[in-house]
Amino acid sequence: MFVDRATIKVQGGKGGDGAIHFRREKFVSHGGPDGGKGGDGGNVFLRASEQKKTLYDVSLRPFYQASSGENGAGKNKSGARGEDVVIEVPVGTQVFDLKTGELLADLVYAGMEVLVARGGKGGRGNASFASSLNRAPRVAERGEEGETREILLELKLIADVGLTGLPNAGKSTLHSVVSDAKPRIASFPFSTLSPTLGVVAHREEKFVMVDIPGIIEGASQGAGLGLDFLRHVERVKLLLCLVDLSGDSPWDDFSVLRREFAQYGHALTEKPFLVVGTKLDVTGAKEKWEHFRAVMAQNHLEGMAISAVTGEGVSELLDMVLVKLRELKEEPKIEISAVATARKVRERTLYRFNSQYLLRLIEEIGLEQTRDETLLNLRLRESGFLQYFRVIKPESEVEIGERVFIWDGKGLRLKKDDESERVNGEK
Ligand SMILES: Nc1nc2c(ncn2[C@@H]2O[C@H](COP(=O)(O)OP(=O)(O)OP(=O)(O)O)[C@@H](O)[C@H]2O)c(=O)[nH]1
Ligand SMILES: [Mg+2]
Repeated sequence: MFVDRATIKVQGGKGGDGAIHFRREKFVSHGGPDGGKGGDGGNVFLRASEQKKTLYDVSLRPFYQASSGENGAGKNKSGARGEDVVIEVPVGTQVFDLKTGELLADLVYAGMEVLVARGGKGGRGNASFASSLNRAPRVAERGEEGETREILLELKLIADVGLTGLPNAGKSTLHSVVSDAKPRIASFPFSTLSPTLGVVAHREEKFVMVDIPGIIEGASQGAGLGLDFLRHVERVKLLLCLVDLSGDSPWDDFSVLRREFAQYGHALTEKPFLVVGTKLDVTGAKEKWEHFRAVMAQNHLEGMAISAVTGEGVSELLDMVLVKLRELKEEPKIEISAVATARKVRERTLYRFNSQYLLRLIEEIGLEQTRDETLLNLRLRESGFLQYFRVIKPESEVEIGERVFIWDGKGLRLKKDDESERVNGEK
């Protein structure tokens, strides 16, 4: 079952209590305090995983809690840390704070993790409270409660190209012909009920394509399957608007589609698109395309006609898509509205990246000198990897292997030792 929205509650584990304990040894009558520290509570992370296609199983469980830290003990023994909980979600999952509506994170890359509920800090044991005035303190701290949060998860698939059109336009057929996806194809409307990703390999290049359910007139008012699925083409670079050339009036169909896009909003009408006339093999389709093309020219629209059945025009369409994608590859100029400059931040969002590529890159560069940071960022930009960081709020911490960086909105820099320790945040 495809579920692209889920609300869950997450809670970090409670910190272990500090111990009150005194040394007891033979021949020592009044041993000093040796109560150890409680372990920190476990954290709750979300991790983007390619294996996950839907939020269905996440949505089945309303509450996720990491385990508590162990209490401290005598002989200055610290309690063990609570274990983390890692919830796997599909790549493209956005995380919102349910209460405030704030976008907390956007997991755009497989292996990207974000901390959503911090475990409570373990309490100090009485050994830490000993002083010259009080050599036998009978106090210890309790462990803090873990952070609790209600979060809304919303999946917005990530693909380069999105297939849109009215039901039966031939979206899934095209998808099945050009990509590795095996979608359901049928002669009745709404044969596709959920978005499907597929990888297209063409002329030594690859891109990701997403097929979504058909859209009908009035979808914005809830007709058919509604417009909810358009969320999954919000992030594509290029839309393909498929129009059935075997239909009575392809131009009307196209207009319906564009109108529904406008109703949906989210700047969908501003997204680059190509018009694709489909079913060119059907009798009369060629004439309709001639007419359609004339109207397109008046409206300065670009497009192609194809037959997914005979293959006519398909390769040329993919060529056209590649050209477009290359044009669009130019890095979007992102204005960082407010790069946080404060060096002391009460609480930073913590991300972790499980990426062999990044680990290798860091190892290779070494990061011994300041200029290595510049090199790292240069390499990230060249490889296109930097785009995955662009969704991260400036001043967040990014952990890659053993290294901790600060994402400053433009690049990564190593976190310095004197930068504020993470403090347990809002309760
Ligand atoms: N003759 C011909 N028929 C086609 C072509 N492409 C698709 N069809 C037929 O059109 C019908 C609809 O195809 P689909 O690919 O399922 O259409 P869709 O746009 O995915 O439809 P929904 O998922 O319901 O929105 C099927 O019966 C296909 O066999 C084509 O190039 N030529
Ligand atoms: Mg379909």
